[in-house]
Amino acid sequence: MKNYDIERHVRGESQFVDDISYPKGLLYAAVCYSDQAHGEIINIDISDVEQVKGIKLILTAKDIPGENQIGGIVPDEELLAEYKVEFIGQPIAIVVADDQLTAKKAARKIKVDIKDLPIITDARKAYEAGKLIVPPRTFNLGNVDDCWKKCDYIIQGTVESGGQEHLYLETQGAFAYPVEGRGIKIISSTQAPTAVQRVTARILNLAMHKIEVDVPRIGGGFGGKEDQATAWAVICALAAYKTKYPVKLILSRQEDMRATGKRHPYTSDFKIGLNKKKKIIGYEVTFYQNAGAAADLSPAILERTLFHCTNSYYIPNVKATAYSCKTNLPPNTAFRGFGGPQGMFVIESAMYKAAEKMGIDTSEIQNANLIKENDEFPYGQKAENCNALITWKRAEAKYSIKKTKDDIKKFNDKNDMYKKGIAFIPICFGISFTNTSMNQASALVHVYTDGSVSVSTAAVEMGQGVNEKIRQIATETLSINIDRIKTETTNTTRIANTSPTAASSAADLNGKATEQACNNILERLKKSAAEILNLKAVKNIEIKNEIVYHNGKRTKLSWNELVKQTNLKRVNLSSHSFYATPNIYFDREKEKGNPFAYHVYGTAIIEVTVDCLRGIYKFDSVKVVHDFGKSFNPIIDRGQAEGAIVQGLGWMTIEEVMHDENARLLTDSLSTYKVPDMHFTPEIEIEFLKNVENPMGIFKSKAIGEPPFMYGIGGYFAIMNALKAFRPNADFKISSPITPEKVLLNLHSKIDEPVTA
Ligand code: MTE
Ligand code: LUZ
Ligand code: MOS
Repeated sequence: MKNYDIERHVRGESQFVDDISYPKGLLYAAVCYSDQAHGEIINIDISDVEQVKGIKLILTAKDIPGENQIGGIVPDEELLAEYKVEFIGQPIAIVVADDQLTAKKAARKIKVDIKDLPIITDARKAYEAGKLIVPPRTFNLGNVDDCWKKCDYIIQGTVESGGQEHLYLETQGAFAYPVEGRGIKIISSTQAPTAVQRVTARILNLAMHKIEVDVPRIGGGFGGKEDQATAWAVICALAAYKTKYPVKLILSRQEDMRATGKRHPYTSDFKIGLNKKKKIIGYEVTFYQNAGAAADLSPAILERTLFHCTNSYYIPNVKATAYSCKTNLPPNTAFRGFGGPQGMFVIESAMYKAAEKMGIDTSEIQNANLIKENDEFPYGQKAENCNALITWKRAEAKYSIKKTKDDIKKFNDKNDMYKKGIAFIPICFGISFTNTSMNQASALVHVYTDGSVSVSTAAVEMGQGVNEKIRQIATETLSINIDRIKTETTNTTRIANTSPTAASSAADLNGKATEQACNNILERLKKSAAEILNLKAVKNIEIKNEIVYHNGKRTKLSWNELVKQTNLKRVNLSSHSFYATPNIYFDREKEKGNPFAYHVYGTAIIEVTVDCLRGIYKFDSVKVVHDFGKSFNPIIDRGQAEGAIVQGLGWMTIEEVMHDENARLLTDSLSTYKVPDMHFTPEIEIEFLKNVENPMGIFKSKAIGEPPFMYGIGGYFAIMNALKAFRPNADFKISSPITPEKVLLNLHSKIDEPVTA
């Protein structure tokens, strides 16, 4: 079973936005961006470009027919800046021209006079200045204030984690054209077709039914197109609406890196208390999220940081507070894990520092505090079908950890310049959008008279293999050959009011809707088969491998014949079905509820070798026992886990997003922003946890898109453990990514100086 797109991908036949064959008269849009991070717009001077040959139109905020507002959760982001700019890369004007180069050159020549205002890039400085995106949130369990006296060890500290560039292969872009009745059709590289539709309608002051959004597939999103694909699609739509011509806009890689938001950097303070038995008694944590200049998805991401602040541990007394801080960077956005990794990195850091103080291995604390059946998470949900300890124990046994640890110790005793480190990392990730209302999806299934089947859902294929999973669901439910099943583009006219393809939930939500729709059709077909075969009872009829069976016995009636005759009898061969996750809710006043359909668990063990002279390192292995539920496509699921692990390791180690003091992005190309490649990528061994059936997942499986990303956190601590072997008494600061440069600084700073990172 392989990804539906694979053959077309390798032949170069798959279409992305930029590959669609374009009509005559196509125009190109280019964007004029703010080159200052904060200031008042005094004047926009387009006189130099207006008369240039090939320029069709220049648009600024005042040309917007509707509301100049693209904010999703908070209405705080203009499509085109009108009076004020708040980050470098903020769109100010749109140039539409006959060709791309003319449009781009002209966009650069627009003179924008901006009066400087002070720039903030640091979350804590924004917090001190009172610049918050939304009011803070606090999750409480037990009583933290009273618990410290029961602790034998209390450790406090600060943890930093950095941003991350999504680096989807297909950059942001869209294509829009006018359709009959002053409507617009948009082909967009988005994870959220309905968001594009809704915001375009708002900007153009049209009803949503006038806007059709179509997504053939996207060349990766990783969360970067959950909210931030919208602006580019709307810009195209606005230009097409105004010019009455088709318009295309595709960002260059550098433009994309500069103008779009990234994973949120966080800076956090923790206090952790343990008793002599290594049990964590209390944990208090404050998160400062660097949201950038507008809300985007930051409030939802902040919330997930709180949901995952204790990772896969049970801690009886917890107080976690989170601030979303407004800075002059491009609005940061969704990225695989959605704030979860940032929260989990802090508890792992706290445990690491506690182990250091207690003179024991971090894994002893991790193991002693793993969450068990019926333990309560800080948000009130109880752990059910909890596989934290099982995956940990299985990983220890399967990968002979005692011996590995001994070998590492021997290696480190023998070698002065090379040191090895090992770290455990358990994960626990909640599945469902934390905003309960978003957990809905639908499917539209047609059986055509030749027996072929078409499936439309809200799911966007972005390389994660969701279309193949949807096809499997249809093929198994109808019991027909998979070649008969086609997944269609994701389209707002066929499937309305969709949630984005996100939160790792696309296969569960859209898959369940598909299963239901197929079952609806199947029931009608069985009834029809009973009539055709002159049988009274429908209940003993089955379709197996394209043949109708009665009482377990093969009949002469084939799928093709059944479909054809059912159609002649005027029976509906289509079904639209809707699915909403049952039994989930969350009360944001009490900050308690049952927000997740289920949790995904697993344990990874990561080994690294550090070259202590040069500061460089190589991960030797990542060994995992992961709870996939009952996987119905192990190849895709393994691929998702491997990709996520490498992306997680990259975030923790070599990927460093840097800005100068004027908030200008310094790492805006692949020569300055390092990402994992073949040489970086270690051997990854993954065992599928056995005998696990997830009642809440599609076909008893578990969601896989995001959870394994968090195994990457173990890479950070593997490196830290290697550094500790080289320099046992140093008190290293916790600051990711731990680039080779930081490794060197940590290893060779003067002994009496505080270690910088
Ligand atoms: N895999 C590929 N190849 N490309 C992607 O863009 N996005 C990830 C994950 N895996 C992504 C990916 C993210 S952030 C999410 S939320 C899930 O896929 C979304 O798809 P799913 O719900 O079908 O798992
Ligand atoms: N997107 C979202 C997400 O809107 N809500 C979520 O809870 C979420 N979780 C993970 C990834 N994207
Ligand atoms: Mo993924 S961050 O939910 O797109």
